[in-house]
Amino acid sequence: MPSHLPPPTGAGRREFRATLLLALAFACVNAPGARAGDGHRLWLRYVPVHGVWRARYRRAATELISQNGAPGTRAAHRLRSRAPSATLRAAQSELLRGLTGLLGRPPRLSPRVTTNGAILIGTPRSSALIRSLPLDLAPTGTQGYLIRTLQVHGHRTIVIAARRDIGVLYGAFAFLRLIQTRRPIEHLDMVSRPKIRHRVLDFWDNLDGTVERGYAGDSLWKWGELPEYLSPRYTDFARACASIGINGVVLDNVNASPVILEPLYLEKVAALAQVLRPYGIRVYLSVPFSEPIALGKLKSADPLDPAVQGWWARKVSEIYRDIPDFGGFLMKANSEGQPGPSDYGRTQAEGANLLARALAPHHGIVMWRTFLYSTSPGAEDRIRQAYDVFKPLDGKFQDNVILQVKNGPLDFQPREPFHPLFGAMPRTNLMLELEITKEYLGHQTSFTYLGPLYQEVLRSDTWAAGPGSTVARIIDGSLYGERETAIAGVANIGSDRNWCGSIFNQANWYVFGRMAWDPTASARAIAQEWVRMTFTNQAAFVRPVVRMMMRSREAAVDYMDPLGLASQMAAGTHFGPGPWVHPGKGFPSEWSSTYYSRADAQGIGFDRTATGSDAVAQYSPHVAAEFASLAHCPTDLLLWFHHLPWNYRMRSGRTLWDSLVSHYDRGVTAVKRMRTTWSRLARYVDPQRYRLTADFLTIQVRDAEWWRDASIAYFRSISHRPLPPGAAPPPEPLKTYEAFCIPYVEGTPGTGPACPPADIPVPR
Ligand code: GCW
Repeated sequence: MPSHLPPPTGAGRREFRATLLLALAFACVNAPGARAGDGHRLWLRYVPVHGVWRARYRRAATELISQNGAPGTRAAHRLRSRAPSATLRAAQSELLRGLTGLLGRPPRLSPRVTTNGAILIGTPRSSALIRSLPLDLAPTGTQGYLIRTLQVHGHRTIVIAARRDIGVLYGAFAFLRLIQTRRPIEHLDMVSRPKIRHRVLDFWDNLDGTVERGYAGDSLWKWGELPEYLSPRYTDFARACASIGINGVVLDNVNASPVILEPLYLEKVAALAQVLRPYGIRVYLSVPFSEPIALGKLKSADPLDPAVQGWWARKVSEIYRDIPDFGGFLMKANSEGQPGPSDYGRTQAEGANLLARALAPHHGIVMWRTFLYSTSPGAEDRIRQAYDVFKPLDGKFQDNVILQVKNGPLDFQPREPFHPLFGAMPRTNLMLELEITKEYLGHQTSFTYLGPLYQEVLRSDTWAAGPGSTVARIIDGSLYGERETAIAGVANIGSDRNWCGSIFNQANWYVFGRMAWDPTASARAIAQEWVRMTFTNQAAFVRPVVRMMMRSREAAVDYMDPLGLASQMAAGTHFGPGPWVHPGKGFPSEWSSTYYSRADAQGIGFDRTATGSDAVAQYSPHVAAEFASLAHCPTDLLLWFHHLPWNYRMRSGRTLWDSLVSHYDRGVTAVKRMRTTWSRLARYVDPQRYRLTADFLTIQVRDAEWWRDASIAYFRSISHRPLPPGAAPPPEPLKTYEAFCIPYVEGTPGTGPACPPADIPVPR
């Protein structure tokens, strides 16, 4: 209110007071941290449990005994409890926060078990009480936990125990999850340990605060404020990660800046590491291979040059001085313009081993990416190249190198077959790289749950050592014996209040963590869990929403890249359709859509059988035979492996052309159905999250129609075939779709207003 106005009088004053109260109430509800529906609390909302469940849970969880329950008490003294670690303090505070929220009252903190309904947490080291119990903690490994109902001092007690503190924190979250998802907790007997050792989020965040392929605002890391100011967001981020078992974070983009290893930045990295450490999260860095030149002022970065080796050894020791649990490096070398060992005529193994030797004395690891391809004219089928480079190097990598392999041989497409390197390198550590950020799947606005995609790749059978040689068993080390195991997801987390750009994108962060813990877990079960924790346990909401989630990825495949097509997106932004994108000056064929669709007047698809690029031969004979055979190739990968005439008869009896058109339409119909389903669920969701999701679904319907119409318009112009009966013709001529261009897209650094003049009608 401007200060020069006279103070209100009489009725005016009452109105003023009412407005003030309203404004205050509004301000409270909207204060950061107080907004119920802004999505900030993710799946850790801890909203009150009502009804019969509340009474049951309250009975089972009345007091909390952690090793630091009551410092200074006689009992604590007698137990000789050591000062609690930050990790155990985090476990206790999460249980306090969670139980208080869920049960409407805090559990009593007690130094010993005094009543039925106690919760006892700790490790044999932290708690003499836990040491005294007949618990076999061996099956929990070094990171797992056990949750068991036992009689302790004559009282029914829930024991959350582990061998290491981090296991207790994971156990605390697992216990809260039981209540959040309304499971009985009276008679618990659970043991859980992660199947994969390193469960890592890769941030493609640039040091200037932008995020490559990030659609949730700016970078989470505020480099300008570090190391002095540590935003509380970092701790909330760490809590969320720990709640699903993520234990590593690569802070910077794989297209790395040499600046990251400067002392100024290492100090910032150390500050972040300190915040993340109590939550069991190690930091890793992406670095350019040419770092010794850029930073060390050496003449070369040749991995066999002793001066280069010495430089890395010194740099790595410097890092460990300040960050004793530093995780290691992630490297993108000789890929998309990045420097690498080939610049010196050395192999990828020689490059990786250079860093591995520097890190080994400190127990650090190298995650070395296999994502490389040549864009020189006449290069072989792009999807063959990584295999051809890396397969011959099997067994040549140091033990602390893990090759980071994308799920498919191309680049995070809506659907790809599994990468043929899985199963092809039995003497090398292989990890899986998934994309959580939806670079090729509609960015922040599309409702696309990635659980089914992750599940599909993890369950793919490579047949490398006979049937059952799934990708999951290769990366969890069970197929070829225990060794370094890891999995990475390219993060979708940014500065947005809701972290991920949309509420449903949070589910992709969640499912990544849960599958990293257990790669055999089911996408559907995880979706159910997430919906219950994020929204409500009411079946009338959970059932339809889980159905939407499970259908959503296939819907996107249908309207973008059906039947095994790939990379039909707009160039650069990877948003919206661009099936007409063809090679040009400075634009290699490997980045164009026509290279992948190979559509011509006769037919469509990429022949990767023996008559074509023979990429099928990179798979084990059983899988290769399946993909190569028209009778056995999965329909959803048909055009990935085969070039077929437009009038090819599909198993359904329809022609390929008719089937293609119907897939686009099916995708649009599915998204419309999702929108309708959601519109009936408003009463179960707070208005803010309801609205955001509803409006995004409206955007998605528009985008799906745009994809369908543009794709059909383009392929019809190539196939010259009539639309099947019942199919609606695209409302605009092809040239309208071709000319339409979005000038700026978040997450695509370097794009600008490169669009043609605005007198072209917008196909929307
Ligand atoms: O998918 C492509 C992306 C690039 C990315 C690259 C990679 C970080 O379009 O933005 O660069 O893959 O994975 O290295």
